[in-house]
Amino acid sequence: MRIKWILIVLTLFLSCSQIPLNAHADKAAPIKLRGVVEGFYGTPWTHQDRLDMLAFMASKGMNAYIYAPKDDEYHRKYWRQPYPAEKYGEIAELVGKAAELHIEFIFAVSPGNDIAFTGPMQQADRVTMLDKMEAMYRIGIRRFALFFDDIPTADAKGQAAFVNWINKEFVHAKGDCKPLILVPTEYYLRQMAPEGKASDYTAELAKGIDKDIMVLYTGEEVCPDGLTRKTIETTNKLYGKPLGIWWNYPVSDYLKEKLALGPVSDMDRSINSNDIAAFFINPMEKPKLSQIAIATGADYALNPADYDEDKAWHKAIKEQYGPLSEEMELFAVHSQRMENSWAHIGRQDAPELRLLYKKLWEIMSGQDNFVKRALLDKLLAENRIRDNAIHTLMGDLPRKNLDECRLQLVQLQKMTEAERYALLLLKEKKTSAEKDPMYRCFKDLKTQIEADEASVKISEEATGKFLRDFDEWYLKHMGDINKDV
Ligand code: LOG
Repeated sequence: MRIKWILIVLTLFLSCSQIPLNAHADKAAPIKLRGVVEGFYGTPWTHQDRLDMLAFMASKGMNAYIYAPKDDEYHRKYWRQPYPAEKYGEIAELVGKAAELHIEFIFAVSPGNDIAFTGPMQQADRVTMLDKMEAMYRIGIRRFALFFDDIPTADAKGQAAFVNWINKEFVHAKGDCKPLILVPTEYYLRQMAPEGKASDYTAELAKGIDKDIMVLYTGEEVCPDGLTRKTIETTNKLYGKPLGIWWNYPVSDYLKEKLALGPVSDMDRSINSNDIAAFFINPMEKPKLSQIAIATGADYALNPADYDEDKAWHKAIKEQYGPLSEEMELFAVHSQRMENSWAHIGRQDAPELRLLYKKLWEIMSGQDNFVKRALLDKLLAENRIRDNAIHTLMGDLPRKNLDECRLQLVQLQKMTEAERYALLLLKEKKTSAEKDPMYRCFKDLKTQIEADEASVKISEEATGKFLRDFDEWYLKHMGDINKDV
């Protein structure tokens, strides 16, 4: 009798665990559409990548995927052309797989570079778009998106008339399509409402488009340092309804040398169903390594109130890397922050290590050799653990994951080696900088690392900064170090 019950419970558990999380997560979630927008520049994912991603997304409670690879020529550059049979067949297979997994497959077109809103081509372009969507409707797609981001002209009137026409002649006419999604030409708050007031373009578009169209935006900036309630409320007011979020992390098309391996971070946790209509993550060209951030974004979107970015990050790595998770964390922590002149997103790289470096420089000029030695030993121990972790990852990571991060692993390995020389030089007495072979090893590595930085970046402001600081410090204090430590 007891065995029978155990078997029943076990069967129930196993069958439940086969149902994708998204199938029963929907009702409670304050953000109704949660997913991935394949919307980056660069090599689009392969068919197999997408099949794998859909399964992964379902396991994380996501329920929507937008097909919008910028460099799929049929999506943007030659949007007027129909998909060739082979690609069309692949999309049909993806749609089927998504349906099985309770994921909405959303088909997007970016016609904005050369579409005609007036003149002799106007009607032809409208009909071309209908045909393009009709073909996708035929294979089961029931939600569509029109993207006008990154185009030369922001024509609110033209865009509004066009999307409303498509909405009427296609989306409404079909009767069984979900509301259309739109990415405007102004898609981040600072541009939509400079100095707090809607720009002419945004005011006109907001007034002109049908009320049932869902608009996406990327937050305060294209790649903003988090998402605040104030941003959400201000942006929603511009359109008079909750907008959807297009979150530009872990996308790395603007900083291809670096991997975004941190969590979705600094997010407002007081979200309710009147705040965000959808949450879409724009990933990296590298599908496997994107899954760390995607998993955390899925946790956020499913339950913003309980989101803890650090916990979500540890959990994602544990689930995805199992026995290699400690090693993967030691690597990934050095590659979280995505920063250039206009992008500032993601957690700082290796924040704990940065504190130790900072402390080291503070005490290096002091007299307490015991404290110096203790800290240097601590850093050397950390250095050894990291070096071992990199070796293990290089040997044991699954092939595809390794291919996506080999360059950065090699670079971190070199930086770790240079750091070891630096720490040993700080610890041991040496005669002169010129003669010191250890310093020369450090210097050679540092030169190599800097030369590689054009094609590979990692830990720029953590271990990278330590190496720069050390070089400067060592040359300045060479005399002292011989007597001090
Ligand atoms: C593009 C996006 C690109 C991302 C990051 C949006 C709405 N559009 O600045 O395709 O992957 O930035 O480079 C974008 O974000 N434009």
